[in-house]
Amino acid sequence: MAHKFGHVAVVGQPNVGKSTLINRIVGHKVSIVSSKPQTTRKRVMGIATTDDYQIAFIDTPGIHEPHNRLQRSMVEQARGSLDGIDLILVVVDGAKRADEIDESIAKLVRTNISIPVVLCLNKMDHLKAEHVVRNVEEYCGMFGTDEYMMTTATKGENVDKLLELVLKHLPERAPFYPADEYTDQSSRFIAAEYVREKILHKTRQEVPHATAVVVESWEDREDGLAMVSATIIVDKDSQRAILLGKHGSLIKMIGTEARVDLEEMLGQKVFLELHVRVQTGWRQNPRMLHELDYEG
Ligand SMILES: Nc1nc2c(ncn2[C@@H]2O[C@H](COP(=O)(O)OP(=O)(O)O)[C@@H](O)[C@H]2O)c(=O)[nH]1
Ligand SMILES: [Mg+2]
Repeated sequence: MAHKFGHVAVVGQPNVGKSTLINRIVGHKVSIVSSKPQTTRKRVMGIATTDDYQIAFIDTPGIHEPHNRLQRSMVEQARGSLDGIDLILVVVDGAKRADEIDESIAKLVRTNISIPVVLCLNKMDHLKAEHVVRNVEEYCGMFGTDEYMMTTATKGENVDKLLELVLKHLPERAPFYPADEYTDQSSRFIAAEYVREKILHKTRQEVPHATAVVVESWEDREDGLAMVSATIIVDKDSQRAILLGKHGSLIKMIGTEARVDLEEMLGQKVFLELHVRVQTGWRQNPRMLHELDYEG
C-alpha cells in the first residue's frame, strides 16, 4: 500500500472524548482531558506517524454558544478549522441520543459536503445493547454517512478499526511533518496545559474556567534538567486561596502531577515552580488572551 497522509479535523460536542481519542492514536498527551466543558481552549494538532501513514489530527475546541471573549475565540477557531482538511472525524457520545447541538454540528459538516465524513460513536462502554441500532441510525442519518465506528477511547477499544476507516478516505501522499514531530504546540504551551489539566481535575465550579496558566521562564540546563517557572492566573482572591489549598498543599500536588506528565512527555527531568496571581477580568482582556496564546 502506498503511503497515506492527510489532515483530519476532529469535531464534536465538548466532553465526548475527542482529546482522549487523539492522545490514544498519537501515543502522547498532546491535548489535555477532563470531564469539564471547555477543557480544550485552542486548536491543537496531534500527529500520528508510522511507515505506512501520517495523520495530522486537529483537535478543536467544542462548538457551542460563546459567552465571553475567550469562548468566542474558541468557537471561531473551531469554525475556521476546516480549511485544508481531507476528512472530518465527527465524534459523538454514542451512548446518548443525538440532540440539537449534534444537529448544529451536522449543519456545519453538511456545508462542507466535498469533505468526507467518518463518524465515531464513542463511549461504547456506556451504550446499552438495546440502544445500539437506534443510536447508530440516528447519528448516521443526521450526519449523512454510514461510515461509522463505535469505540471506547479510554480503553482503546476499536480505535484501530476507526483508524482503518479514516485511512480508507485519506489520499496517497508523502508525509508532510517530520516523523518525530507529534504536535504543533511548543513545550511551553504543553507545560502550561498540563498544569491547567491538574487544576481542572482538582477544583470545582468557577475555578477551572477562571484559570489560565503562563510559563514565565524555561531554562534547559546542561545537566539535562529543565527549569520551568509558571504562573497560574485567576480572577479573584478567593480562587487564589482555593488553588493554594491548606498550607499550600493543593498547589504542591498540582505541581507534582504536572511535572510527572511533563517529564514523561519530554523524556527529561523537570523542576517546575508554580505561582498564583490574581488578575480580575483577564478573560475579557484581548492582550491577555493573546499573551496566553488563546487568540491568534
Ligand atoms: N466512559 C468513557 N469515558 C470516556 C471515553 N472517552 C473519553 N471519556 C471521558 O470523557 C471525558 C471527556 O474526554 P475529553 O477527551 O476531554 O473530551 P473532549 O472534550 O471531546 O476532548 C473525560 O473524563 C474522559 O476520560 C469513553 O470511551 N468511555
Ligand atoms: Mg478536548
